[in-house]
Amino acid sequence: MNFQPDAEAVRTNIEEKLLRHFGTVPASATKEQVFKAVAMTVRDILTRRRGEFKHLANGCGAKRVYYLCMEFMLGRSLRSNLCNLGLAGTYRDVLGELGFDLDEIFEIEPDAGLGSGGLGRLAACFMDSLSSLNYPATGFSICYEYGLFKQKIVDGIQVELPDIWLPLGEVWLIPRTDRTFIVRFGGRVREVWNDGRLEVHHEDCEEVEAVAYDMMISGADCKAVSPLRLWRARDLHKFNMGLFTQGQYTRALEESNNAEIISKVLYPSDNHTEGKMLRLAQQYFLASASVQSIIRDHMATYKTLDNFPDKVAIHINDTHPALCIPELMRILLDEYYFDWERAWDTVTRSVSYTNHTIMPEALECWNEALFKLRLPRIYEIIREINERFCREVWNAFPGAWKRISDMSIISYGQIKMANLSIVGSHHVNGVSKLHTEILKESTFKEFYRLYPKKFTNVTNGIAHRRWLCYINPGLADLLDECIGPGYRNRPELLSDFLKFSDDPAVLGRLGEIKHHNKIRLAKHIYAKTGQRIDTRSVFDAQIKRMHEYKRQLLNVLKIIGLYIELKENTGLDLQPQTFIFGGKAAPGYHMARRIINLICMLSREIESDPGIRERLRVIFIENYNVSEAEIIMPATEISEQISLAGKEASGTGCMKLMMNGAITIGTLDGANVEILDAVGKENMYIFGLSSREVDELWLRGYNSVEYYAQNERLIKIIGCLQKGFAGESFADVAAYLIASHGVSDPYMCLADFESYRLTHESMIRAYSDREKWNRMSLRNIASSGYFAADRAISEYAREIWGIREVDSKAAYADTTS
Ligand code: 26W
Repeated sequence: MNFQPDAEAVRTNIEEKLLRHFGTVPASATKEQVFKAVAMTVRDILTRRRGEFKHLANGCGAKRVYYLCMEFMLGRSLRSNLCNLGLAGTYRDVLGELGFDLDEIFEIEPDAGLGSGGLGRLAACFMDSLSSLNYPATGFSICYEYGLFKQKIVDGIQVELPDIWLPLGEVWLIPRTDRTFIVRFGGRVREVWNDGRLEVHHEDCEEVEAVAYDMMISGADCKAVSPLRLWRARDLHKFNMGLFTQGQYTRALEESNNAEIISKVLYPSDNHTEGKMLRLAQQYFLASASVQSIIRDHMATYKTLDNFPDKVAIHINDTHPALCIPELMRILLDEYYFDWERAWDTVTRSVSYTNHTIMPEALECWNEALFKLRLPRIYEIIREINERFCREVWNAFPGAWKRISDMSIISYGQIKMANLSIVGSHHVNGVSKLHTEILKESTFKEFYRLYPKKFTNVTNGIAHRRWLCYINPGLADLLDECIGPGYRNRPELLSDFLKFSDDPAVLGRLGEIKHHNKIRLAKHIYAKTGQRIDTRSVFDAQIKRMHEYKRQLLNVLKIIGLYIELKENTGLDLQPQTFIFGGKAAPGYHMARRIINLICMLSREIESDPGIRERLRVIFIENYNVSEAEIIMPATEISEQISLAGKEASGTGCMKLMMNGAITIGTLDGANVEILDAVGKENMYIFGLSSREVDELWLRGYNSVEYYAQNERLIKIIGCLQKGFAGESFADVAAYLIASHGVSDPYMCLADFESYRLTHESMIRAYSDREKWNRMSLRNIASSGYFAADRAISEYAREIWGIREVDSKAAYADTTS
């Protein structure tokens, strides 16, 4: 049980992989070859442990959760796997003997960027906790050949390059050619009565093969290893021989690639939908292949579907995989001949749904006519679900036409995926307290009235071992010394660190650790951008997707204000500040791209001014991704969480920064509200309108000019924007900010500006008393245990999925008795 190789075995395994796969020996191997060889040895360990765990879980008939998500933003795997397995030290020593440095080998690995933002990273953190807590779980997603684009900044403008991660990244993938399923698109549905039974035939359809590639996700100090099953599309009719023999070589090739387009690229937009048919195909592809796989697993174990909801929890992470609801219906009705009521009961007792956004432009809808053409049988099933549901609403609220139209799954020629998800699930949850309240009181108000018990909250969490222990070893060592290593498996124990709030030695150590991390980041930035930043300046970071609602623009306005002050008063005694930005803009999102351009031009202008750049610096970190985040988080002192209240569902970057000792400046939005509950107002800087005030202002009409005309500073700042930076005018951005009513800034930057500026100023004043600052930092770290994904996953397991940890002893007894 729990196979753990010693140094000798590790060395032999690596040597053997090098020889077998690359025909080489350590002395002449490249770092890429060593990375691959090392990863293969780790993959072998994980696969073996997976086999053992599966045996245990099957033996005790444990209920399993299947987590479906269009995105998993895993980042790199080698370090977290080695640390989770407790093998990092052994591998470090062995590689050292072979002449390689483990840290350099880590750097070779490309990020698996199969996600675009918060949703995908959350899914990755959750897989870690599912394994670490020994829950029987499988993740499902798509094996995108190209992950989220690589961002390059050329002349201050974002340029997108393909993210080619597979050549090295696929070392983690285990192709399961024995696990393939057919997914059908288009064609016609024909119904025939046969022997008193309705048979549904799907004719003239395109068939695409879904091939499974499994990635083994380790947990820390546990028995479980969970597969993340990634589907790749393969054309079934490999090659049109007819065309080929007619000499039309290229057309023959083109045709064979058509179906494979489904798993080519990840859509790069987050919190915004484009309604593209290829995305619909991806969603059905994921849903269909996953449901078929789940049923096959279940039948192999239990030989019946009668107990399906007792043994299977299917979770849809946002609405993107929601077609698993009609797909499961289809299989139960058409292939297992369930009657409708029994099939619907099975589905609605198995499926649960998390909502991750209330931004109206992110709530997915599909054009009904196109949907019907592309997925005719699924369309019929959704219509039937909708008819029955509308009847139910009518019975509950007779005559309430408006309500029925709001709640209907199909209306005005659109299929609404959120409505389908709510109707087909036994639980719907939001991702922070405030977000869940907004879902209940506003976004899904009518559904909440109909099904009050369906709605629940599970506040997000992060993989605290990755985001604290592994990326900030200095802090982890200090914690180990002060409170012992128990917090690594029980994050709530981080609160023991509070005892050291007044210990000057510990506070001093915290300051040193931060400084060390800042030096590391400064070196990294110098290598990337050539900018030499002062490590005694305060490091202030806003790192997240570029989006108007997140208000990077508000931050920029404040920085321009400081810039003007410094220019006007060269003798001003101001704490030096470094503002760090990182984030990608969706390629078609004009304003987000403009904001990147603005940050880069402002950075360039300041850089060319020696008098200013020693005191104020702006850095835009190119290609922000998981690996970049891992360097920035531990070095940050001020965490910018400044979205317009009511818009950020939760946010998880805020949790990572807090856990690494940054102090938050933020609005009462998303998880900030709970961070405030946890640390108290003495240890956090809150400003701006509350979500209720935002709603009121919206109803009254937000008139930006009112704020602008009364504020000398804003007038100057907007003037500066109009004039521009480094030769580029941002008059368009200025116009967007000050246009009154109509099409102006819907995220009300100017309304919160003054309160934001003053709050930031007081934060900078507080920074001058370093012991006090370090105490705030310590209290943030000590209060961050609640934001661990282990806590979130335990809540999902208990409150939503009804699954239990596989207790190895009990399970073992079960299998042997
Ligand atoms: C179809 C286009 C699209 C793609 C992704 C629409 C919406 C999404 C995601 C649901 C957006 C997203 O990532 N939401 C973020 O989810 C995080 C995890 O719960 C939260 O912490 C963030 O606040 C939320 O913006």
